[in-house]
Amino acid sequence: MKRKIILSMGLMVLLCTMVFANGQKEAASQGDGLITVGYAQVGAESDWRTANTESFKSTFVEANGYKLIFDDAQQKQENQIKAIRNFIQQDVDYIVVAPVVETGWETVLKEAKEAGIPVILSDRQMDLSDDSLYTAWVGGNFLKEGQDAIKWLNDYVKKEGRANEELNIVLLQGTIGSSAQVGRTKGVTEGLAKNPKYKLLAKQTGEFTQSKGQEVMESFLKAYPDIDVVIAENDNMAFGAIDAIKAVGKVPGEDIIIISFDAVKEAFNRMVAGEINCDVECNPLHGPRVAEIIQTLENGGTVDKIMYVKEDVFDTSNAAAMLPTRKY
Ligand code: GYE
Repeated sequence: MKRKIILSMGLMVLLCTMVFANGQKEAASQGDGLITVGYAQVGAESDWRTANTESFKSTFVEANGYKLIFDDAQQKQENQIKAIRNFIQQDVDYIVVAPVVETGWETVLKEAKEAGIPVILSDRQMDLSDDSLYTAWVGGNFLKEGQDAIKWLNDYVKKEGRANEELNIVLLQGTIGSSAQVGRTKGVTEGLAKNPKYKLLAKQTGEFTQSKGQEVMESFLKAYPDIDVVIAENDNMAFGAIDAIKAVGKVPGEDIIIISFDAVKEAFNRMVAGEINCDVECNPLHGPRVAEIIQTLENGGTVDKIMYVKEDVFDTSNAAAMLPTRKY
C-alpha cells in the first residue's frame, strides 16, 4: 500500500514537472516580444551576491522588455550546469552565467552553442580551451584587486612607522577555484612575497560566508596568538573574522589590521567604526551592464569580449564621506 502511494505521488510530481516545464517553454517562445534571459546565479552567500541578484532582478523586468528566469545554484557547479540545461530546454534567448568555479564548463557550453543560444558571463570568469563558447564577460579585475590590497598595506605600514616591523598575516580565501579567489589570492600572495617583513602564516577558505569566515578565524587565532593582519577575500568573511577577534578580547582594526574586498555598505559602517581598515571595491551591479551587452547584440552590434568594471580602494580616512553615496 505504502509503495503504491509513493509510486502515485512520484507520478504526480513527474506530471506536474512536465506541465510546468511545458508552460515555461511556451513562455520562452511565446512571441510576446520579450527577450528571455536565464541567469545561472552562484547562490546567496554574501551581501555582494544579494546586491548582484537584486541588480539582475530589477533590470530584467517586463517593463524593460525582458523575462528573467533566475536560478540560485547554492554555490554548487552541478546545480548551475543543471540550470543551464534547463535554460537550453526552454529555448531562452540569452544565457547569463556567474560561474561558481573557473573550470569544467566546456560540455554544457557546447550544448548552448549547438542550440544557438549566446552565453554571457558576468562577475566570475571561466577557464575555457575555446573562447568562442561565450560571447562576452563583464566583471571585476580580481588580480588587480589583490594587488591593490597589498599596495594599501605597504603605504599604511610606512605611514604608521611600522615598515621595519615583522608582520604576521593570515588570509581568508573565497571559494577555492572561483576566479574571484584565484585572482585575489594571486595578487595578495605575490604582493606579500615582495616584502620579507611580511609573514604569511596561513591561508584557508572561508567559502565567502560570514559563518565560515568566523570559524576559520577562530582556528587561526588559536593556532597563531600573534596575528597582525587579516586579509579577507570578501566582506562577509571579514565580518565573521571581526566577531572571532572580539571574542578573544582583541580590538579589530587596532590590534589586528583588517583588509577586505567588496566594499558593501555594511563594510563602510565597519570602516567608520574603525573595525575594517581598508576595503577594495568590487562592483556587483552587473544587471544594467549585461542588459547593455544584450541590447547591442539585439541591434546587430559587436561587443568587447572582456569588460572590466572600474573599482576603487577605500579606507578609514574616506569611508564616512563616501558612505552616503554607496549604492550596495
Ligand atoms: O567578492 C563575494 C561573492 O564573485 C566577486 O563572490 C564575487 C565574489 C564576491 O560571494 O562576496
